Amino acid sequence: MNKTVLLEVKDKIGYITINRPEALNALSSQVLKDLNEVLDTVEASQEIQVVIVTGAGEKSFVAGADIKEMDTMTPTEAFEYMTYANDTFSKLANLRQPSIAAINGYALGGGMELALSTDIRLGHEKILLGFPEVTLGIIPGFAGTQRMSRLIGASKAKELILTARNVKADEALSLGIINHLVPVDQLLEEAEKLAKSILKNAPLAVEKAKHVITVGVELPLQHAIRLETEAEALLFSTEDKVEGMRAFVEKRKAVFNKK
Ligand code: DAK
Repeated sequence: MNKTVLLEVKDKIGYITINRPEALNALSSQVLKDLNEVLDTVEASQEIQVVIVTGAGEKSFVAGADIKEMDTMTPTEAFEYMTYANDTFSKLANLRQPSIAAINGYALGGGMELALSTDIRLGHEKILLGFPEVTLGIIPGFAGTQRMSRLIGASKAKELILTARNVKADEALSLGIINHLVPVDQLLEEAEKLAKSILKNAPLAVEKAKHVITVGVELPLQHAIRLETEAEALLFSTEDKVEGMRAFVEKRKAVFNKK
């Protein structure tokens, strides 16, 4: 059987591809299991410094949780499935490395929630995003109610979730769901450009900045500021901080060693 989630590593970028194009990359329990394992590999990798997440095929990023599989689930099975999916998506959100979603088509339900678990989202002109869950008699179950509200505000999130209205690229951009809207044939290239503009910076500083923002936005401001202060002080112990500042003084490009 083909792997339902692929990981390719090139030039410090980890490419994660949800690979079930025959079902528009719907999230079966096998996909979630494979994704979970791939994320463990990424977290442990010394080579990967940025992650790009996308879907296989031309049409779809991820068309949601696997409806055919959910159809027969008991409440207990649904609870286990959802808990596992949420652990997996949180693993993505909390990865050491920054992540970029290259949304290449439908991002519906669980697909939208997968994209929301990345740090930065790019989409092309033909994407369609939304939460169809209430049309199926359920609600977003992979943290979509929470992550979308935190991203675009509770009122706009409620409108999208309660109406189940799909959103096209330009609206997704204006709502702030995607950071950039790019031409269809340049999606991956633009995601790589973004990845490279992160890769040129000090890797430990990038990791710390991500961590402080991800954790800090959930904390009271004073605690979050303290977290930032401690992270900054720790970075003062790194060779890359010495190199970065020395390179500035010497008017040359810094060479970082992740130390
Ligand atoms: N699940 C399973 N199969 C799917 C699928 C999905 N979400 N989406 C598409 N497919 C399959 C189709 O069944 C079809 O397979 P065959 O019938 O050919 O075997 C194949 O992919 C191609 O799809 P279509 O023929 O439908 O392609 P079209 O271009 O005509 O339409 C579409 C594309 C994206 C508009 C349409 O496929 C569609 O409406 N798909 C479903 C979108 C959707 O409603 N997604 C689910 C969102 S709800 C929870 C767990 C999870 C969740 C909540 C709670 N608990 C456990 C409590 C979250 C749920 C969701 O994600």
